[in-house]
Amino acid sequence: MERSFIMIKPDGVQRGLSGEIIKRLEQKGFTIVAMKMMEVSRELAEKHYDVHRDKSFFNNLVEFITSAPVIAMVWEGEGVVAAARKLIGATDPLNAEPGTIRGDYGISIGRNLIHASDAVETAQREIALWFEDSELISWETALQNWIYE
Ligand code: D4T
Repeated sequence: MERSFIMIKPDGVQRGLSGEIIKRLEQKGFTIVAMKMMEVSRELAEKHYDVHRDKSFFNNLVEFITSAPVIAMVWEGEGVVAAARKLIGATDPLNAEPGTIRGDYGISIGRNLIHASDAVETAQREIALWFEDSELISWETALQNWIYE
């Protein structure tokens, strides 16, 4: 079953949107495989955003992610990587469709509330970066046959 790394960023936590964000993913039918609230080290933030190392916003991004606690999660389900990106909406909240998390709750690109892996391979790399294998719980919801055909 496919997995995605999804993180509620410091602004999502501070604004009390964690429950709303988790609810949307849960109600879609996806399941939580791992979840932890944590303070992110500079080293981890830089590794996570390594692809953006040369961008002008890299330093601000790392400063922001390390500025206050985040909620790091692994979610599971068929097509969860692409579906989570749709639920979350475009990177710039002002361009994100209403009904998406960023479209409903955000304004600034540097305060876009949530991260989700952008591809299955990225998800594998990010899950390994943020979690030990022993932190991932394999389980099957009793609703399996009501969610999947
Ligand atoms: P993340 O990775 O946080 O889920 O966001 P996206 O996948 O939607 O977007 P991204 O990788 O292009 O950007 C990563 C992160 O950088 C912030 N950012 C981005 C920023 O502050 N200024 C910018 O101009 C861009 C492009 C927001 C998300």
